[in-house]
Amino acid sequence: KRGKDWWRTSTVYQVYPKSFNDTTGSGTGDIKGLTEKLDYIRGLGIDIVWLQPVYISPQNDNGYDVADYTSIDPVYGTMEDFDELVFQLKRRDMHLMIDIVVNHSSTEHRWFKEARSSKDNPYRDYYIWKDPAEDGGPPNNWQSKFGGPAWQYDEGTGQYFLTLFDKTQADLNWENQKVRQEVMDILTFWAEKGVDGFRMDVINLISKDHRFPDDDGSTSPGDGRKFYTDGPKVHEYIKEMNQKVFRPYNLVTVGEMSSTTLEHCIRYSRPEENEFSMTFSFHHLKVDYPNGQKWELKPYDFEELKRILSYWQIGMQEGGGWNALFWNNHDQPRALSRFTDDTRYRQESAKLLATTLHGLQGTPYVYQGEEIGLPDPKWNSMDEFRDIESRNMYDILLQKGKSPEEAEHIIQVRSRDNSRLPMPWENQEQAGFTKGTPWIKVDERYRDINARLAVEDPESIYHHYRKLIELRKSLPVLTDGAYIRLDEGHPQIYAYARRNAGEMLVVISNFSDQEISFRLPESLKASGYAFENAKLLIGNVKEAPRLDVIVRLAPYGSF
Ligand code: TEU
Repeated sequence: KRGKDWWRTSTVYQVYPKSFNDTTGSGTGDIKGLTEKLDYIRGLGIDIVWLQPVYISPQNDNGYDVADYTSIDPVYGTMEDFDELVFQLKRRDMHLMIDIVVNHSSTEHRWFKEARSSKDNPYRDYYIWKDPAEDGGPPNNWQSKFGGPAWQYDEGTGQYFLTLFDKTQADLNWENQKVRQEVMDILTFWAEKGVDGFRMDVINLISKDHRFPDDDGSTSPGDGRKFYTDGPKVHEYIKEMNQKVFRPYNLVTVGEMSSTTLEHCIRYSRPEENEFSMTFSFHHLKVDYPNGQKWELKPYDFEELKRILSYWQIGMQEGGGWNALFWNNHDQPRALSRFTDDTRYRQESAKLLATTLHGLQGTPYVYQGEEIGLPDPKWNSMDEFRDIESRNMYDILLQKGKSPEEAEHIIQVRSRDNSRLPMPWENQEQAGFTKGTPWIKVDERYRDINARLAVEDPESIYHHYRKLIELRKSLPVLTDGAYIRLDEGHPQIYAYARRNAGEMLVVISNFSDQEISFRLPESLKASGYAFENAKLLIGNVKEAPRLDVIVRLAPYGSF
């Protein structure tokens, strides 16, 4: 393994296997399909691949409903395929991070089948069961993150069980030491298989307030999350995993933190705390949620976006934490469509988002398709959607009185399926993703947006990412430079500097379709590295062109 904290100069490529590359004609991507494309990923300079769940699962939540934690679902291939993937990654000096989903299991898991069979079954306390309330309804008023109540009634034993997500995703009871031991065994199994790291799904939800009180709605959103988010024992549980598995195997780990705080993320990711290497937080991806409501629409608040990014940069630096940097993932619509112009200025916008993110402190994540500038698809009807959350929310929006057209429009803008269409490889049938019928439609723009064109065009978004990823390896100020915001609330410009003893990097991004002249604050006699649009000016401080006080930025231009 590499030196301590080697991952601070790495970039992670996130693979949603279901939509990456299908080698069997099943219409679903598979592990062999990923192995086949490792040189494409390596070509970016990536050294960590995050593979999302490929375990046995009924696929109600595309694998985040795990029915056997130490298996490979046949639709994705075999354990031998997995071993070959590990081997082929190591040959390329690449590392594998796999997804661990242990806040909940599928109700198809044998543990749950045992638990639901009787109240005194030894597995009963692997999950969270409660008697009905006085009125026979759910034990409290907590709401599922996918809509509806967070409790499901089990006829067989006359009790409810907790499901913070889909009704087929039963929350595990981490108070039960046997559950924690099962998790240690699962982590050890995969560490022994040679994986180099874990991404831990909604890991800050595992410690619940076991009084299970009603949420009185006194604080937004009033859905009960304050009784299980960053809960009383969460740091204790994470330290146990670190001490028993992460440290002994020298693993790189990232915690997905749902609705968390800066203070907790500092504790989750400060090396001295011995918890995670880094954390995902989502506040910057809620600046287009009116009053934090995901299922209402408003144009995004640019100043709020810059404020939050700056708050987390400065806060985590001062606190000694470490950010996972991302615009995109499988749960979010494409940032290219959400924050910039994915049509008239698609290339410029994709490069702008890449430069803006990769100049920050943290470990950047590239979600499949982001590196070739994939936009949100054009949707034609509700039956094109597959995501359980989107389908649930459509019905809920109608119940709330939205017209079918309004509800469908909201789903089209917000659906997680926006980022789950198959990866376009070629200008050919089904974009070269499958020889069969894809599980979800292929975006018809594959003719001019596909991986082959991207690799062949030296001016492509793909090669812009490659340069940024390489720069992170060769420019220490990207890793340790202090973050200084420069744009002073400019309506279209986001500008910041990174500075250490010897170097300074200035990143200026024009989030508008206007040509903008921007004056760097006099205080900053900027001398250092400037990203001149897609070309990167690299020299030493003496040779680098002094940024004159006025810089001119093209529409969606950045440097
Ligand atoms: O995501 C949890 C999460 O934060 C989002 O799903 C978000 O809560 C949801 O979109 C409501 O806004 C993780 C996985 O990334 C996601 O794919 C799974 O569906 C979820 O956990 C349950 O495992």
